[in-house]
Amino acid sequence: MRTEILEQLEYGLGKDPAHAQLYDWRMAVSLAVRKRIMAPWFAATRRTYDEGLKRVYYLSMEFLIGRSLEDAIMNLGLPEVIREACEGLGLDLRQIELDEPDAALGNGGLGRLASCYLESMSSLGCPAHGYGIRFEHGLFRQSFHEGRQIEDPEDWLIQRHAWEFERPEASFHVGFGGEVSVRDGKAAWTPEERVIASAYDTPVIGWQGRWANTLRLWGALPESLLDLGSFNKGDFVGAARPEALARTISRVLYPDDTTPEGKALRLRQEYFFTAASLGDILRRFRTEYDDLRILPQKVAIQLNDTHPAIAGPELVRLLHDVNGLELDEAIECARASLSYTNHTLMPEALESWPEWLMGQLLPRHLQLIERIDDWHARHKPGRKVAIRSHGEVGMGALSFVMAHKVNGVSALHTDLMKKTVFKDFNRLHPGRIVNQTNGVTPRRWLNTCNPGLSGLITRAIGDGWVGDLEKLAGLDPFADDPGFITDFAAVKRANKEALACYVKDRIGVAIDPAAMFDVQIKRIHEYKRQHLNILQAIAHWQAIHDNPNGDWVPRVRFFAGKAAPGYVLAKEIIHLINAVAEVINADPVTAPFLKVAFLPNYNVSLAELMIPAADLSEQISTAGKEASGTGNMKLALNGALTIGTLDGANVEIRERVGEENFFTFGLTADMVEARRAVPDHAAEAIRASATLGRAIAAIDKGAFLSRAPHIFRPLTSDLKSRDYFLVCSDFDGYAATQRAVDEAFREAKGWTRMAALNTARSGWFSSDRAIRGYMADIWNVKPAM
Ligand code: NBG
Repeated sequence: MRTEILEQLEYGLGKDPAHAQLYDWRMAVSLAVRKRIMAPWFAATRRTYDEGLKRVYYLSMEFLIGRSLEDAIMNLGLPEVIREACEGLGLDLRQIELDEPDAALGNGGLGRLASCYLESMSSLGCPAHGYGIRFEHGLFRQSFHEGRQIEDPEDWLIQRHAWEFERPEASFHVGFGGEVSVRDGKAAWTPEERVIASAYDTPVIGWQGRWANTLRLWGALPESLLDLGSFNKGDFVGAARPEALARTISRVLYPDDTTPEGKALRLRQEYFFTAASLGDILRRFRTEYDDLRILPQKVAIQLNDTHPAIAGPELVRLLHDVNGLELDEAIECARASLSYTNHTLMPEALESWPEWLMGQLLPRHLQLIERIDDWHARHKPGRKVAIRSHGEVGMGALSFVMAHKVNGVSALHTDLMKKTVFKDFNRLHPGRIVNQTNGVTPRRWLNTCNPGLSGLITRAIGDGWVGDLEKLAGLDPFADDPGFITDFAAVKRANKEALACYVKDRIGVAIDPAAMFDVQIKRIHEYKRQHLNILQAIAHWQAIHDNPNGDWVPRVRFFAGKAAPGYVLAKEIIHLINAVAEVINADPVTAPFLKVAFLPNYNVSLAELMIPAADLSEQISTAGKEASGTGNMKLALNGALTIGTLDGANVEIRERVGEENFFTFGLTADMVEARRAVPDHAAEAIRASATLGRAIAAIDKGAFLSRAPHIFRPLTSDLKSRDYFLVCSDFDGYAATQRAVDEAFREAKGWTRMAALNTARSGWFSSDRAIRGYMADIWNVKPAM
């Protein structure tokens, strides 16, 4: 391996070891590791062809990959070999691993789920391709200025990306605009403009290196690189315009996971990667089969949310317009190949496009959507559910109609889907909606990110759990083994010390690793209610002030997460948390008991540091709003106890870990509507709770931003009046449950026992289990291993 690394450095990168920098060494190590992926990668592809295996295509606008080197080393079983080789070369492997930038081609849970699923498909030997966009700039980089979020462009591709292979030979022309004409009774679309989608492949290696799949990301290029006419006339900017316009499509990830904005570009991005992917899927299919009607037997295409929903009409266009299948046959064939995952019930996040816009950009698709509506009405006569209505094309409806299965991501979410957004469709198509509760890959989210705990588990029950997480159940009896509990606590303590160092280093706040580490890490959103958390922190701080000699349980309240740049209220929540943190962290009276740390630029790598160090996991969304959550699973798996509402997958986590090992509070999804209907529910809740009233009043009086107390008015006045997410109504229940958390934490042994039981009973939340469910219930695919 040492020779290999040196060879890569010299011949692959052209660097003299005498002058190599950290970056060069990281590239050399990565290329040496990557080389070991080639054999299983080629073998998996060959086997898929040789045995005519059915393939899964996972279409996702987002893949939140994070770093790849450490993951690859672990999955290939190379940690010892690489460590030794690095030592021999005088290199620090950890330093090399940390030098890799995060590939942050996603906003949050949806994108990270896609990456977990790719890894599980490789670990299970499910022949699969991920398809997405190779964004030049991933999710923005977050910093704080005077407590406010600042966004800067992210630039992961400024350095060479070690894991990708450019495939200029695999490219597709994707059209936009233009006209539809009828020739010989057949519709033909002549786009006005075309861009080239060019492929970049990254192998995804599974556990124990036995199988590898491909993530194929598309970059956009212009058909003609330069307008030479303009150039020769001296108009250099004009000459570069075609290139700039085309490249825009794969330039920036949309920094928003809830509101469709910048409509036209977003629709272009969606069609761009969907069309290229379907072109590629049919091209591959045709190298093996002639009859397109057997497509559904060989191909399963999963739409990750509605972003690739245009796949429905695009596939119909390819089958009908281009390949001559009858329209009805084309629709049936497309439907049998497609399935759709819904990830949110938030009305503003359900995409829809104005017909005029779709007609302008994708005129043939708009026509086909009308035909699909007709077809649907013919099959379900007399019902008034349509994809096109009120001048808009509903992408949720389109996805539903064009999918043979539609799934939700937790039991509660799936149930609510049937009762709300897809109520009418569900009545027309009973059985089409199924549930697949989310899962997370145990390789990254336990084995790799928490070596202390992984080692302890393996010493107790062997290492089979890494490939079969439900084996963690074998830990259950160890919860009553004092030796095991002592070791478990020691591992947690070491992880907390590591995080404490990072916090001191990064934001200059000194924290005590013996304190309870209370963690809320996720996108900032009103429904996730980070403001409920900080309000209760304020109340707690006030209570300590009232009685500074009280027997308080020391706590550090951690926050991390980004707000969409256009989401004003979410950014105010960030501002408020930072303002409160500044005051509390400078307060000598409360210092022994309370600190607040908002860590900037939350990403996969920061999650890998925070999750193993958490004692308490905050999952406090308004019931009915969080489709599933996946951070909740990672935290429970790493031995954090949850304080949470009965929302999303919290319900299933609580069921499995046991309600006695879970802190539940708050309105349930059933109660939320009724509560919202109570006139002045917020004012009533504030009147009833002196602590809540006092906390809000402190904000209003400028306790946290004396120079500009009015700044938080929009936030507090919303809380006092509309309070759509019922922060005030849930406050007292939350505060009381936090006191119960404190009491439980005092009993260190009892707490650790509950933490260990959370780990032991979280095995079901593996993405391997979830992928097996998709394979059996939706894709009809058998694992190759
Ligand atoms: C998110 C939900 C989460 C869920 C992830 C993955 C979107 C649109 N939805 O609750 O908010 O865990 O999807 O399913 O990002």
